[in-house]
Amino acid sequence: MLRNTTVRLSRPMVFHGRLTRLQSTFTIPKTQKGVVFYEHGGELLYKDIPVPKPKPNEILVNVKYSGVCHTDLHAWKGDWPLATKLPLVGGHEGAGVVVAKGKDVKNFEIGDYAGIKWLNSSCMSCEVCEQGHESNCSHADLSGYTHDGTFQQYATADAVQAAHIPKNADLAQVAPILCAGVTVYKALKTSGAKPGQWVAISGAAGGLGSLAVQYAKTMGLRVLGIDGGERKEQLFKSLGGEVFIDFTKSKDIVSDIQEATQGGPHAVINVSVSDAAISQSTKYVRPTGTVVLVGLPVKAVVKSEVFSHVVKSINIKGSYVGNRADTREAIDFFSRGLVRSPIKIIGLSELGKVYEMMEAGTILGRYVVDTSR
Ligand code: 8ID
Ligand code: ZN
Ligand code: ZN
Repeated sequence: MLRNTTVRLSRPMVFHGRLTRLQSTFTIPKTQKGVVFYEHGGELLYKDIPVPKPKPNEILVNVKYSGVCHTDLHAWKGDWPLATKLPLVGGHEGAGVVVAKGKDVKNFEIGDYAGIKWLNSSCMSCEVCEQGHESNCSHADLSGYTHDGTFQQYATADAVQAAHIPKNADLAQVAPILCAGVTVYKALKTSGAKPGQWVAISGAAGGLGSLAVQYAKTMGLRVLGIDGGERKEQLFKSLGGEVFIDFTKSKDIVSDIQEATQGGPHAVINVSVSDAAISQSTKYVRPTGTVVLVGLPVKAVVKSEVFSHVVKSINIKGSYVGNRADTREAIDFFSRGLVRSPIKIIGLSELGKVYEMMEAGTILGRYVVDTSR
């Protein structure tokens, strides 16, 4: 049984020029439900765990919904050459309500909507942070990886990096924007593709892909999607995609894509979890075009044939989530109704089922977990 303690949080605030006192009452339990694992690939335990206490620079967010990103599956499996904390609560697409905050937090009030994203905090003082590339900081603390994430009802986040979510937002819908949305929006900017040009989204009907199609379209690009199966094609078309290439059916994917785009897409956003698909994109990209690497299959190496790489003068660029401005902009596209999240909602206790479907490649769009069940 949960033992609840009622905490009265009061803060002075200036209201219509007068100093008044606004009282917010939130019941913050001592324990909560969360999904924890103790070793990579080990059991995903849905159990009672302590509610974390925010540090002076942190907010405590009552996470209502969290998207499930393929990165969470990589973290659980231990796919990458970067250690996680263990035991770990995964998750980094959390949307909820600020219920407490540390004494140094100036940019959030109790009751505000907040988003927890992959970059929980960075040092803010190194050269890359100084230049606004804080996700590339070597001291980055990562939600659901090195810092317990959003697969729990209450999670802490550095207030500087936490995202502001408008009060009227649907928290389940906005959750995937916090990683998938920001990441693909940034990747599209990184590609340098201009309105009217072709962009190929490889992995177009997954979590990142289904948002990439929409951001690309609203940025004025022509969208070709690559994924496998009729259900994926239907989703792609329903999101406004123009040409779909089914990698399970195409006999010559390179020439099919080049033909459909009159010489190859000007940019490719690789969000599949397939190193073969990533290497293929260096072949079909248009001369002088840009291949953007986003998906992170285990031990993947991108192979680009040097002669054509030089003669076509193609670019290969990595793109890693986005900074605070990218986050604000990506949320703004969502708030204005220009992109929507194709989501299915499931209880947090059923997280393991989502990983199974993800591993099998059968997910359409994004699964979002409801932390209350
Ligand atoms: O900042 C970053 N770079 C970043 C941020 C967030 C996520 C990177 N990622 C990484 C994840 O860690 C993961 O490796 O992007 C990858 C995709 O994440 P996701 O969109 O959350 O995964 P998903 O929902 O499983 O979608 C993957 C899609 O790829 C398709 C699948 O059918 C699925 O729809 N796909 C596969 I697997 N093989 C394909 C192929 N050969 C393919 N599509 C086309 N060709
Ligand atoms: Zn993610
Ligand atoms: Zn830094």
